[in-house]
Amino acid sequence: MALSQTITLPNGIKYEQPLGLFINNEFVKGVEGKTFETINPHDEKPIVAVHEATEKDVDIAVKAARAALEGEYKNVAPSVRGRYLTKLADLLEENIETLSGIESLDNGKSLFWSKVDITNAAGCIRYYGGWADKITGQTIDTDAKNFTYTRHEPVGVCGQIIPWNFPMLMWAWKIGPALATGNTIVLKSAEQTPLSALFAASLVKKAGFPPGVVNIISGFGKTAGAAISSHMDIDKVAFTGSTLVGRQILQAAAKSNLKKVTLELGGKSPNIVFPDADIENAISWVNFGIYYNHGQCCCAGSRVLVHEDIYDKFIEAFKKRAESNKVGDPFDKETFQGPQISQLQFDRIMGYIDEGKKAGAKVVTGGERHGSQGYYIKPTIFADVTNDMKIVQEEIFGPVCTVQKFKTEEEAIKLSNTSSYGLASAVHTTNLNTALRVSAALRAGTVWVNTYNTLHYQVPFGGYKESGIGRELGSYALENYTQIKSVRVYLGDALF
Ligand code: TXE
Repeated sequence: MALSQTITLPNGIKYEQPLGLFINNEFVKGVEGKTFETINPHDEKPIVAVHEATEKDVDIAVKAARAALEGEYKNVAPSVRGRYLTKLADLLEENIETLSGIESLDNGKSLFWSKVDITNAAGCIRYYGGWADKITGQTIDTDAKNFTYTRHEPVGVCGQIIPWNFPMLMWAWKIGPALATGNTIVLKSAEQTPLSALFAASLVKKAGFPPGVVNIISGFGKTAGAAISSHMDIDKVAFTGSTLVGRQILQAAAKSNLKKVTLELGGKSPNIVFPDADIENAISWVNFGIYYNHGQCCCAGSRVLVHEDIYDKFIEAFKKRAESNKVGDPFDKETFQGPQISQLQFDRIMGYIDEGKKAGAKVVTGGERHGSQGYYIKPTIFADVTNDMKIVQEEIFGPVCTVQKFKTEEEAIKLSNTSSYGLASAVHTTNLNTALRVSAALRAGTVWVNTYNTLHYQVPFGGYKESGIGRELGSYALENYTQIKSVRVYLGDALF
């Protein structure tokens, strides 16, 4: 099979799609000659086949990354690394029409939101470019006879495994801080969405990164992914995906070389509406909180908690709002919600919807597929739910939310914190004291006040409890990719 193919996107753009594994700045075939197809979730038809990495290819990529790390690249000045990153950000922006078209085709998100993703991916890469020459250690004055300082050194070869819900954004979140701090990378994209990562790989080379610094491979979790997490010469693994696989990665790291692990996993985030909230605003953010990206967000506000005094009024207005969301073709300008990523995810979500109906929850709106082709599901609201229902406790990862009643602030906090997850949360109120008090009490890595899903690459993001380990984004992410060396210089006389 060829290493590239000309594709014409539904937005009219014709481009050359790389199909190979990007190792040592070249696109190559996998050692075993395997390929797999990526499916368009809008029409359920294959788009193109890409080359598949297996364990041997991971090994080749790791060797390339190790050679780069220990070769000339370690003498490249941090400011030059920063310039590569800045150039990469420029190239992402220059190619925004192509990249967003690829993203909408392969992932199914609307073209508008794909553009937002590419813009934020470029912003993230540029932000970390700015950090590259600002990584500093400390001098520590212990006594007159010692001169002590710390160096923040790269961790080494970093394995990075990303999901399909934000293919380009996750790509940027992962490679930005790792490259700013001087590491080299083997990144595996998700098998459902390999295309944008490969196109962006070609920009990595154009940006000036030497061969072996960034290696991007397409492949499956059980083979290529597992080979990364258990590899003896990978120093760190960063993962975004399911909690189930997160546990497997932690185990593989423990059983192999105790590589450092950061995990960004699932969530079941509460979105609390107090009776004094600006209801129109709250409904708008609650709607965005769950239906943005078709509910395929780890931080989706999937558990809505509404004060009993405004519950009925809220449900009525929220129903209207959810029904006004335009579901359809990602390339249609009006579309807000596209298809789910795959048949598997579609079936999982529909399974949860059935489960909710059987458990006696009331379907306020939706609860069924949209249209007859593509993995489309109508925005769904469940009311009259109890806290022990599966649909209230488990991550559905689709356009489905539950709306619960609460009486007091204490009850809202208690209900919020019963989850085994702790990724995000939100409070809607016009009372500053309520906002700050509840924000402090929620056990979650992010609390939004009178807003939702407003992530920013300067702001740390990550989970409490089973939602993960470590923080991505902001200056905090740099800690994941550096290790500290203490150097003590003795200035005194011999001890004996
Ligand atoms: O995730 P997986 P799936 C959650 C969400 C969703 C569920 C399943 O609830 O319904 O996970 O989605 C790679 N070793 N999230 O099955 O399997 C895989 O190839 C190493 C939340 O798609 O976790 C892909 O690159 N890697 C989430 C990545 O892991 C393995 C985003 C994610 O796939 C592997 C996606 C293994 N054994 C799903 N098995 C978020 N936090 O945003 C799979 N992979």
